[in-house]
Amino acid sequence: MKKNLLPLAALLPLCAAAQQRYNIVYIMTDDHTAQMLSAYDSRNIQTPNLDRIAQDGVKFTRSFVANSLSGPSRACMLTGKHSHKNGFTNNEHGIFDGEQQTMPKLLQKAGYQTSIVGKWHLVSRPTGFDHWDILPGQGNYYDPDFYNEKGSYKVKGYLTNIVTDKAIHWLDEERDPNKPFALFVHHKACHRDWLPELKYLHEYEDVNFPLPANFYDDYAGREAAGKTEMEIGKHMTLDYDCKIMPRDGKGSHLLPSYLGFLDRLNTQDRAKYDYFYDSISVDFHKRNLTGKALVEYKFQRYMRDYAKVVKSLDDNVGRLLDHLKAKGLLDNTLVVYTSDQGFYMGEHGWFDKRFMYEESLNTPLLMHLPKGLSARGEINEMVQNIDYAPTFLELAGAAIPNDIQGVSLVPLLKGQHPKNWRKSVYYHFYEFPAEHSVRRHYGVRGERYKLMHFYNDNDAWELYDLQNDPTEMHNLYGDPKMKNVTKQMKKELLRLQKQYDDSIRFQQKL
Ligand code: SGN
Ligand code: CA
Repeated sequence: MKKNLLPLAALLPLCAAAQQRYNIVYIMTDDHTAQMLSAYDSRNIQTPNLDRIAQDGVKFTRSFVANSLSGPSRACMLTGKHSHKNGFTNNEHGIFDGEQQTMPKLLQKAGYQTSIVGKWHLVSRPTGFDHWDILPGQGNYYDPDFYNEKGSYKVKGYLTNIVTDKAIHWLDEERDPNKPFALFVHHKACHRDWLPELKYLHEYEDVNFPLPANFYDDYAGREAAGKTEMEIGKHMTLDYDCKIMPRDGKGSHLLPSYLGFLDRLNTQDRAKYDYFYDSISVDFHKRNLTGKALVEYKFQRYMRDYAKVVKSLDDNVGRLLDHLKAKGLLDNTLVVYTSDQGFYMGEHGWFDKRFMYEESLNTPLLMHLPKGLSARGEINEMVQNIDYAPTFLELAGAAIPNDIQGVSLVPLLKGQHPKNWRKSVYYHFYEFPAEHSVRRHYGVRGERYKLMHFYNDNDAWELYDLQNDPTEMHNLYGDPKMKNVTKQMKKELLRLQKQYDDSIRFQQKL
């Protein structure tokens, strides 16, 4: 009798076969914020292709990062762990330890093919990918360099188009069609310094974007906010950021030497670029702007160039979605659209990110769902970028290791609303001293309140009531009326620091 029984190990492949093996296409952009994505906010621009994902699938309304910076966000996504656990806490000194457990490696073990194209930004060579073709560092928008197993090479064209071409080429020509796959499409768009595709140079030039209500923030009661170097007025440069060239004696424009990225363009393309920005520069020099008029001028230049970069991005996301559909892949593929973090579009007078305030703690998260995942519309549960790894593993039918700190989003994608879902998220930012001078801080964001602690060269707490003060202008820390709320939030912060095993904690004095 005994020898007729199948050993358990022999049954496992049958279980795996019974499970639907969804493909995953993960599109991650750089610094694309919800204020510039019309599925979230249609005041500024329209992004019809991105909106399509939300219309047919789901839109997460409370999607957060764990550490609002490129490398750290990528490391959180790859590992499903907070920065202090995956070791990549900041861009300036980080080298990702590719020996550690990562979600792409676990997907490979589960029989998936993995590929990444575009921005990597983790310094060490990618591990866990069958195919990788990535940018050195931040990469270039125009005629960019790439590198892969074979070495580095230059490609002619505009980066957002090229990254999409590479993704499509891998899907069509390079992968094994008999295996499930996970494809990571990582765009540089819309990172500083917002260089548009040449065909879109003239777009949005007739638009005057509305100033955010707190554009002229005086940072009262928020010490760290007052000490940054990310103010559009004081720190956004006219040449590098706004592409205004200094005037020379003959009325033409001198190029500062660090604008070397333009040397990548061939003569014809360079002429198109110069034709456009020279006219902008000539007009600027005629105006002799000062004070608020100058600050608001810079804001408009920033918004317009950023919007142009998003336009190419939206085109390309549409192109990839159409391609997946034409190839019959959409029904069996989860398509994720997100960014490595949000960004300030003039809120608090800023550009850049890093802070735990809403604009940069948030990141867009839209998903096209394959057949079998029935959620549609808005998902309001709090999610974080450490959740992507366990989600993909569950969809691949792979076990989720215990040391992964994120939580699988699959129940939410099935339309469920688990009662015990998290009610707060933990955040920790480390990159200081560094560019833009945002002090180190950690904090907890709950359903209504947010508590932050700036801790290294200062010791300052901030508390916000997001219901009454959604733009976080009034620091309530120390207000006697907030004593109980403060106590609760500190307790929650400490609970999360212990749960995630972060050794940089505050000394609790309740
Ligand atoms: C560059 C940018 C910064 C930006 C960081 C990090 N400066 O250093 O403005 O904050 O990247 O961005 S630039 O002069 O090179 O444009 S991140 O998204 O990669 O983390
Ligand atoms: Ca970024």
